[in-house]
Amino acid sequence: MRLNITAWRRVVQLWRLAVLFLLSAGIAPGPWNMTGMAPRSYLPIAQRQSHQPNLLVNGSFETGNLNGWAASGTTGASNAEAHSGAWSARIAYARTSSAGMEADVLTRIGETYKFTGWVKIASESGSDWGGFRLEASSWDRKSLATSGPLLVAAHGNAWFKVALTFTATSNQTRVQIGYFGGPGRSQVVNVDDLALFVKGANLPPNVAINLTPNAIDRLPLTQQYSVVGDDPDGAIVHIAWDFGDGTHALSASGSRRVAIPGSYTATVRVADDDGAVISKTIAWSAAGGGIPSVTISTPAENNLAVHSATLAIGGRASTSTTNVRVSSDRDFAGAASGTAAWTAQVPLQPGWNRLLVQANDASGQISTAERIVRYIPNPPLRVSGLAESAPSIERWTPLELTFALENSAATNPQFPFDPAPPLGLEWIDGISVDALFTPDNWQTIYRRPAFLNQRYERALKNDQEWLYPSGDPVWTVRFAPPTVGVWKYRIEATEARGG
Ligand SMILES: [Ca+2]
Ligand SMILES: [Ca+2]
Repeated sequence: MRLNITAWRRVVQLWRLAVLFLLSAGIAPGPWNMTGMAPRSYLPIAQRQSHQPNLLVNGSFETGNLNGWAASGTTGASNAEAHSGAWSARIAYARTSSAGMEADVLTRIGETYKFTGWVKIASESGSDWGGFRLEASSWDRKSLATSGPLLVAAHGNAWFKVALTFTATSNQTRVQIGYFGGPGRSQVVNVDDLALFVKGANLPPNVAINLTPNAIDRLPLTQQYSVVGDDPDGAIVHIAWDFGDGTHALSASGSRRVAIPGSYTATVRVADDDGAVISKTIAWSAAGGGIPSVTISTPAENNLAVHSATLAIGGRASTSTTNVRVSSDRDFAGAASGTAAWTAQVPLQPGWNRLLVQANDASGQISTAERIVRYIPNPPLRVSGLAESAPSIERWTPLELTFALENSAATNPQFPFDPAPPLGLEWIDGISVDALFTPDNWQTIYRRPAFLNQRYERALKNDQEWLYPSGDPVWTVRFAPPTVGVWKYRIEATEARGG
């Protein structure tokens, strides 16, 4: 027997992929949230502006009673809720014949009036036609204006303002407030700051707008927005926010997610029930800082060939970083030591190792950096542990050789060596291992490929055969000699070992 091992060496230029991925996580524009969402806008408590004299004698109920009103059902003054002051009127309709309050005011035929009031639906259950409503009707019981049914589905449970406009057709006009509908629904509703006055030239809404925070120094962040104010002679019926960063809202207030750095101007358009629209703007900005950054200083470049099975890797991360992790595509993951200056020891597998470094901050934002190194064991490639299945065999009987290959630099020993791998797949490098057999001192050569043979143990479980890998894969060659005699063989291994 003669054994000759040829370890083919190929010096290749290190290809420099210059791969450095800096991925910023979580900066895609997200949907903004609306909290306390209602299809129609409602506003926080605001001071009423002075306007025409109120023809209703007790519209704020601060007397603690319903003087000036005719009440029916479970209706009374309440200090459980108030839009302003301490008192409001509370109307509870629970499937009884009626619940409400009304008042008659002296009006001039042909004059246009406004009837405004704040409403808060404290509770509601069941369903039926109609609902709570505000209405103005003439002395002969013809409706002049009505709010229509006011339900939780459209108005929620917060205070909102209703404004009606009507032209009087009789010397007295009756305003009615209460439940008007079928008995299948129950509602408890508070009303406050009711006013009836002669309509003058329309006054526009008077509002202030807020964005908090408006100088954002880290992303993403939740920003609160609000419109605070009132229409002094009516009600605000539409609000449209254009935040300037491509997002919008139709509610007076809420919160939204800010994700894109920049300097912006938010515009709010507020419309009242008479069609006046005002526009307000507010500047805000979001700085892109805050997302952690990470760099790798050691090794300084990609595609480095190293000859040690352990690589020291290290670098720096921004101060907001709370931890740095290092992983490889070759079965390693672990935490680095330190953050602002971090280091880690990474065990390498032969061949190409892609190392991923992740830095994340307390809010889960992640940046990454990557290095690719190639581990080429320093000692030359060698065969060890060679074993033959038998010292002597009969013709046509397979001989099986098993052996180990030490110090291989192949990344994927299950693939054959390719001297010209496809562009981009250079790092999927393999190793070709053949056994050459000769019966006549290398005049005639039989070449047989070796393969990595994974052995299995068989087990019977529930009448089914299971195979379990047994040990590491073993290089194996099988050859059945076609002639009798004394044979020689040698093993050749070819791989790329880089430069
Ligand atoms: Ca009040
Ligand atoms: Ca107005």
